[in-house]
Amino acid sequence: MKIQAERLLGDLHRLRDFGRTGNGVVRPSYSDVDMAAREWLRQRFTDAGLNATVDGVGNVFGTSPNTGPALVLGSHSDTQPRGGWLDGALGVIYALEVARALAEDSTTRDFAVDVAAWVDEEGTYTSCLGSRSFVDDLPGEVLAHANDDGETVVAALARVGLADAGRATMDLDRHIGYLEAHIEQGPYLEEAGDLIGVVTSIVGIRSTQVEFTGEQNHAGTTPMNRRRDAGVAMFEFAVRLRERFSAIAGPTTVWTIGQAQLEPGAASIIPGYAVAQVQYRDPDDDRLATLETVVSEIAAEVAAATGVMVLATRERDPILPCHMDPEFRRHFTTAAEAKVPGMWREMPSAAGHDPMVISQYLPCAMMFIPSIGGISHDFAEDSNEADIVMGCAVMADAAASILHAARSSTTPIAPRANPPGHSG
Ligand code: HGY
Ligand code: MN
Ligand code: MN
Repeated sequence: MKIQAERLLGDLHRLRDFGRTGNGVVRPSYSDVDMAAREWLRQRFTDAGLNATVDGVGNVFGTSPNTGPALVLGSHSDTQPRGGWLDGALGVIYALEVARALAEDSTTRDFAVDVAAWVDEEGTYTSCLGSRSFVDDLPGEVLAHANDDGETVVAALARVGLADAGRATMDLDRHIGYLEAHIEQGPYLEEAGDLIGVVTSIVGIRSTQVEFTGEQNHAGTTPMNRRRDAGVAMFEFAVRLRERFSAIAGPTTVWTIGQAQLEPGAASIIPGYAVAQVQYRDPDDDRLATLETVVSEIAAEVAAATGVMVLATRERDPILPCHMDPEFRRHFTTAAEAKVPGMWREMPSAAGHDPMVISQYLPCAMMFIPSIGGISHDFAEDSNEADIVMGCAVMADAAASILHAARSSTTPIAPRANPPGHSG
């Protein structure tokens, strides 16, 4: 396949402009810059010959005029609160460029590539919102989830004028799979000198909210033995968490307390309340279940040790580990070997991505390009332009190869399950 490097890079840099902040991007879901970016993407998808809409949850979805079998290619176009310019954006513009490249080649111009820019993979309101809508697995209560300002998804959709728009949903009679390219967001490809990562599986993720309720009081006059300091309890919890998790962690277990708050948050007031979000990830769901139990055990221990009330509750439904489709992976490894012989590897993803949702219903595959310094979820996130271009060329070859095989095979690729809202 022949991709156009200048067009690819030009669109990536244009998308970066929406919310650009220094080297990074601030483009949270449903913000003005996010909606402006979605309208620009809708126009670019239309220019590429796709029938494009911004749908009822904010996904930008471009449907090829060609009949199926069709692949959906895409990623998310929203960012973390202080995000990098490539996290999500790379996969969206790759998908657009692959759709254009296949349409411009006489051997693939009849192939069907639908293109998606999902909303809220990053969880400003609730993670993987867009892909959950696409597979029709978005219970009403999820729309009541709110951002840090307290605005619910329902209110945001009304504010941006999408409340009554139809939603783009998966069509099991058309869609045979979903492909997503992404930056690695870690150090392994760069350190090994590899240029392509073909993803084998995506970790499971669990999050626990831990609340500490003590007694607010004067930081000077309250005798130490009469204090119920919520801050002391939270910090004690954090130390014990590190000790206990380190003892049972697997080779790729990771965890962090990425959000924590003391209230009322004044230097001369003993905090009466504190709250921490503990997030932990592992490819093994049984180990995640054990870690979740340990969080509750530590909560009880800290309560007994400090006299502070400690409550551990699930912050969201567990995200199960998921596996990428072996057949699709073979198309990616073949395309990578052809383009960058010996400079690719198969690897798990320690970051979450929309295939965590979609792979429950459709075969999925993901590929990575190297992240400079392994940095992501930071303004410093970046990749070499040559790697960006090479990655897109590999994705175009893999997508063409999968569609070629699907069109010539007699056995249809079976969907994974009958998703809610779809008849069997
Ligand atoms: O957090 C994640 O793994 C993803 O980048 N949202
Ligand atoms: Mn991210
Ligand atoms: Mn991402």
